Amino acid sequence: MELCRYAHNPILIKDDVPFKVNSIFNPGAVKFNDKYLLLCRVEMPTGRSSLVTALSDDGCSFKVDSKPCLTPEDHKDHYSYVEWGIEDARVVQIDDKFYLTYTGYSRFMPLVILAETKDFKEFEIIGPISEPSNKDCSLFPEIINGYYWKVDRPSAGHRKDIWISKSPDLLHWGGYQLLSEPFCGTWEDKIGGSTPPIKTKDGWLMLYHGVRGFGISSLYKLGVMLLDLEKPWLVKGKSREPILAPEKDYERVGDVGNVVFSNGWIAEDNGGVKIYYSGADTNICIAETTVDYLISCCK
Ligand code: BMA
Repeated sequence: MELCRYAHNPILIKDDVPFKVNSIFNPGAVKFNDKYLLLCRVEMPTGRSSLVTALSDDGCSFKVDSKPCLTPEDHKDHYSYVEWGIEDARVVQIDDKFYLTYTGYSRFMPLVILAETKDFKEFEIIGPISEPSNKDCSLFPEIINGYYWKVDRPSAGHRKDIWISKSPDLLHWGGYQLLSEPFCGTWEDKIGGSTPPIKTKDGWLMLYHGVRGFGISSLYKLGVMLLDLEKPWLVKGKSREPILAPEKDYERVGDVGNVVFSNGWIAEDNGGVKIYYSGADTNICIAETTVDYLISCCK
């Protein structure tokens, strides 16, 4: 199976949200109590974003909760780093806890915030795990060689590369290494990590986004890369061409046109993968594929 857009895209739009929002998009995704859980970004009428859960039994038909589960105002000790919103959560499960890495946005520009939860109702906000400017952070879903690992995207000057680092306790990070830089002059003049890595027999599989700027507009597409299982700083393969690019009206037209962006996916036991992505920063969609197909794109 190649990659197929779900026939009923988009699966969530602002009218599906039981409170007033400008848009719902960029969800993290995880299995929770045998259900599919999306941790969606909702841009509130103020223009600042919060996070809300949506649950589903089949992975396609979701019900959005009646109120946000995590807001900037919940960040009492770190409010100045999130006062312009919290965005684009990546979620992984390690043992019995779910870890969220998301963008805190403020006058200091984006940085990465870590929080943990067991039930998506009560959250322990651990706080920033990067300096600004940094975003697109995902944790690996297991400890490798005694360390937690993360990828993120620091922005230094004009450079936009994906870096990897490790930590003994999720708080103290080091061992920074460049993971991947853009193939400039192609569809990816800048790149950032998209979905948290999933473990396959061939390596850690991860979606990333490539961005090409045209004047004042940018074109966001999705690619995939495969990392070594034991040495996750080694890239074993990377797609030369995007696996998903804006084509449909719901990807071309919206608050930010010509964008497909993903920060959540769910791998099924049968090798199938549901990629949750957003079109034009305005909705939530699904693309279905398989682990085998994604690995073949990295060769
Ligand atoms: C990125 C992030 C995403 C957004 C994308 C396209 O920089 O801010 O939240 O979906 O741009 O606008």
